[in-house]
Amino acid sequence: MSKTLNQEQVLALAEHVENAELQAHDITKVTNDFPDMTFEDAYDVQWEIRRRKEARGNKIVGMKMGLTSWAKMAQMGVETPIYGFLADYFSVPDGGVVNTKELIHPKIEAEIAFVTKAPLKGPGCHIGQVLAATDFVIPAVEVIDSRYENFKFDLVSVVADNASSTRFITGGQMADVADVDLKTLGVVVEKNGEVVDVGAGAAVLGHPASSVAMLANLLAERGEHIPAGTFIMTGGITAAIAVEPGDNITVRYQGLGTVSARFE
Ligand code: OOG
Ligand code: MG
Repeated sequence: MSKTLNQEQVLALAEHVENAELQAHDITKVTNDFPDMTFEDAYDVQWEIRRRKEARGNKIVGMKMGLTSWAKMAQMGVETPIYGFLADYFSVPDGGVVNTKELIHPKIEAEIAFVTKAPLKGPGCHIGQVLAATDFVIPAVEVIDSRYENFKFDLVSVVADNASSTRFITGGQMADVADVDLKTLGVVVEKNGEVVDVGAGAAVLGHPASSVAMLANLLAERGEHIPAGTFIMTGGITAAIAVEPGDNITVRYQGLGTVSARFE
């Protein structure tokens, strides 16, 4: 990996992209102005956005993987998984309300989340280590909201935009990894009482735990790791579903209850 941006450009891009999030307005892709930007540059921007939030007093409450299923990769036209971070104000209670006035063009995703009980360090992190380090798994619904016009981006741009992260809802029932078959775990996505998509855990890189292993390996490239007690969303199982004010969504997880939210 290599860098093409200097520190000043990283700071300016982080401010630009974060302001679009905070003010809920769309922007053109960062690669329009910086076509040679690399992944490393893009993660520099993302980590600078994270630093800005922490400097403002926000807490980082978890991590997310994105573009880990074929449904998501095909929908967005990209085929490499990426990661992002979750800030405290992204969290919405189960059955709670998401205020779309704070968002640009939200979509929801059905995901399975892990909570770790031991640190995970790459490189070479694998599914066995992930399962051994998992405290419990729990259903999660992510609300994504690309800051880019028409929700269109390339991989470098979406990494700089914190992988479109904006809100998440977790709930239902937690489970021990030994008690659930995460590959065959079925999900049913409902919008306003109608089934809009269905899927199973294996859609996420063959097994959702491989998504956590990939996160550890990607973080290792920056000398970072997954600490014990980290909440990690493993990525949308189905394609993301657009939502509007007035919509009610419920995702049913086989044996693990439901997660719901209302959009206003
Ligand atoms: C990027 C984020 C994707 C997922 O679960 O795949 C993501 C996007 O599609 O906007 O969160
Ligand atoms: Mg997601």
